[in-house]
Amino acid sequence: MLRTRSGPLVLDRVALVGILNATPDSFSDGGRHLDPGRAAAAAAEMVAEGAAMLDVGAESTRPGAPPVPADEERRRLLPVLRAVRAAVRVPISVDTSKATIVRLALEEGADVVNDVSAGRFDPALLPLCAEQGVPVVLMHMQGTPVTMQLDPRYADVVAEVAAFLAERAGAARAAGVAADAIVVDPGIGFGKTVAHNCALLARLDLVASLGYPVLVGVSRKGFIGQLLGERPTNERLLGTAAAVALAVARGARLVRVHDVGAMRDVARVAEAVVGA
Ligand code: HH2
Repeated sequence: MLRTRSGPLVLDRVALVGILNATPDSFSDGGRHLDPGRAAAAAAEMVAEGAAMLDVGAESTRPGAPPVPADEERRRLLPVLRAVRAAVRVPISVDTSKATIVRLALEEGADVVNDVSAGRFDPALLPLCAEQGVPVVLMHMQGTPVTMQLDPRYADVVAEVAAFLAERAGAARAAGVAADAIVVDPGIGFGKTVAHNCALLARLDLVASLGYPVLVGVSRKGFIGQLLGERPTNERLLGTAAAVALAVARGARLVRVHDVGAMRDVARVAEAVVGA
């Protein structure tokens, strides 16, 4: 269970985390949720379909995406966050690597911090999570969004990602974050080839063995398109379903997805089989 300001996020069952990108350029839903009214409607729909948490972000981290200045990130994020907060009661995570944005987002009612840099890009982020008593998602990435897909290399991707996450969880605890407020994420697609992503899903149990809840984000990602012969993002639903089911089978407790209703069915069946 994760304790949040909007109440507990129970992880006895797999939690569906609905994606809301307040960005003009996200690879899948870019431009659709920049308008606060439309974002709030999409948020309410995802909760009705079974989302236990929503992840709201205003900086695209797709391969090659340039960093967004804090002013621009704030300008996009805060109106959307305000509207979404008014529309739903489930916990909301804010997808950012900047402590200044975290502080403003928490004032607007965000509950959880989702940092794709695991506290490396802004040294003030983990101490702020500790001070505010909010859970944090620590994700693995090799390089930065600009460089990560140029030539990703590992000797043993699963062992290296697990060691990185153990080190970052240690850094979070050293900054004062409670052990039960940490979630780890192998960062599917962040500085990884198709083979790296598949290895991480196949051996996700090693990441789960760190003892923290594991979040996995595979939804409509490029490796699914590549495995299916350059399939466009809007035709990756069944590929996403396969990846979600296998992630759940190997220990994922939170899955970050665009298609909440469809992936709820996938997660419910996968977890029933795992529990049998
Ligand atoms: N993936 C994306 C963004 N944030 N956060 C976590 N914890 N894990 C992920 O796998 C993850 C993430 C990328 O997907 P998306 O938000 O759909 O696109 P974009 O980065 O272009 O906004």
